[in-house]
Amino acid sequence: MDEASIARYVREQKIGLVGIGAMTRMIAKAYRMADAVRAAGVPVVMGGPHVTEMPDEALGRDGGTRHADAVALGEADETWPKIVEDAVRGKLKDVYAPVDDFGQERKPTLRPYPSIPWDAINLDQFNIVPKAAYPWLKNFGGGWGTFRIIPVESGRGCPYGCEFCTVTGFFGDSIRFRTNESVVNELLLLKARAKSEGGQIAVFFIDDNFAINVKRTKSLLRDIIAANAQVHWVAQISANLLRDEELIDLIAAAGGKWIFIGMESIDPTNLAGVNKGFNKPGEYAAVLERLAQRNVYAITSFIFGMDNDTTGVAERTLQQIRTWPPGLPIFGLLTPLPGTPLYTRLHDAGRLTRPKHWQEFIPFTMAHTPLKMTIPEAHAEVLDGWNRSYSPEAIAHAVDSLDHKPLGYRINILVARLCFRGIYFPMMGRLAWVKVIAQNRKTIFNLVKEGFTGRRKVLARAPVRSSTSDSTSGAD
Ligand code: B12
Ligand code: SF4
Repeated sequence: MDEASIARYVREQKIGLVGIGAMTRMIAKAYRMADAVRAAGVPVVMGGPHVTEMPDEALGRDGGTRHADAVALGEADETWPKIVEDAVRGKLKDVYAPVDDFGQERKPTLRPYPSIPWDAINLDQFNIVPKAAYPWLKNFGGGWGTFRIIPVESGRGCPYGCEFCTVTGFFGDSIRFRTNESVVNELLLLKARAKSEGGQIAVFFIDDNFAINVKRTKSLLRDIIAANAQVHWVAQISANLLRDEELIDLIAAAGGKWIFIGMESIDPTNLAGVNKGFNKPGEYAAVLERLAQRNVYAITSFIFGMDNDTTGVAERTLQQIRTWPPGLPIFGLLTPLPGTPLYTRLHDAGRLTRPKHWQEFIPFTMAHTPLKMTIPEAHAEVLDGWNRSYSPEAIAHAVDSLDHKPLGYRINILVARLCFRGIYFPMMGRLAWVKVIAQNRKTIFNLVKEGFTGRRKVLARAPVRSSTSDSTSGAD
């Protein structure tokens, strides 16, 4: 919705209170929507990581426009009912903080946890296959015309305190978990839904570090297996926690298909510089092999523009990636988010070029000067990383490198590659999709043909592990 349509909607539906949550990168839009809602005479409460760090900005106390009638700081599980009560009485306070009667910060427990009616909720909102791609993807069979990724939370918090990350400051280093039983019950509801409706459903465990307490994670995975509650799922786990073979066996047996790993850099100096020295680039390959042996693949996330990065960092990173089992590499730029130690460090060093970068969000654009390259050079590196990792040749190579695996795995990696880019480049419209499908037609055709005939294309190609430094069509 744009501003005019949201204003019309709240009036027509006679909505009495609007709550808006936003990350830093979408806060400018959130403020515009809030302004439109307030102009329509409806009060707005804002929450989430950005306004928690910058409440004065949302409330107009920094000299700017006021966008919110009230701000909920931190985790609002327990403050939200109070906010609604006050709104009903027409007595909203400016700020709601999650504190006890003595003013001490209180972190909500996740036991008990509200039960989510997954048997009734409309799941269309979680479908990541754009309508434009439906006619092609449905031909794959296996329900690939829709791919709904359902967020499920099993715990909160990560104590590692990486310098650029909001999580440790926001959720605190107090780690909390739901009961295994409540998580398993959610999975059972989703599994039944997938069975009755068809289409692909996967769960995204949104915990910041799903295995932060390995003992508890193993116990949850064992309970999922015992209850036969396996659905395909994705989770975020740091590489150091994936040394444990038993954990990986359980991940695979419990339905784990993709693990998001914040690798950030292949350079230990960079990692030490952002307080992430617990990541050991020397063990990345072994971790990914260990996962791939159990048919679990990785979303490997990298940050460019770090203090020790120089030009060519994309190519150096891709050279490493090409030696690993196929996965989904993603690339971003080091971003000083408000409230993080990184923001303070760069601010104090006078290195912020756009101190309030969120007021004018520009995708893949730095807000500070890197130490060993220029801002345009850093921008070029991140685009190079994306372009070469998702070129038709790279996608074909990733699919072909799994030619010893069943068709399902290769379809999975193809669809994931085609759709995943859409999360980061959501501007992909119908025309862009037609282009992507046309560029990848050979790979798609081969898989569809194999699906119908059962005959596999015999591949004549270089060994997967060979690393090529071919510049434009490099495969990862
Ligand atoms: C899931 C997730 C995603 C998913 C979202 C998919 C989905 N359908 O949910 C995906 C993978 C797409 C994603 C992408 C990105 N993400 Co993200 N993501 C998360 C994650 C892991 C979970 C969010 C969540 O649901 N949390 C659980 C709920 C309970 O917490 P919550 O949302 O904070 O809500 C609580 C409070 O904030 C508050 N609250 C929130 N909203 C509101 C509203 C009102 C009215 C009220 C009263 C209260 C309130 O109350 C809630 C209950 O306590 C968080 C980390 C985290 N643990 O939160 C990062 C996080 C939100 N992501 C982050 C980032 C940076 C990104 C990316 C920009 C990464 C990148 N470099 O590309 C991209 C942006 C993509 C885009 N297109 O915009 C940062 C945001 C930091 C910031 N200051 O903005 C976080 C915090 C992670 C981090 N390491 O710092 N992300
Ligand atoms: S390990 Fe991940 S979630 Fe934890 S502090 Fe570091 S970046 Fe944040």
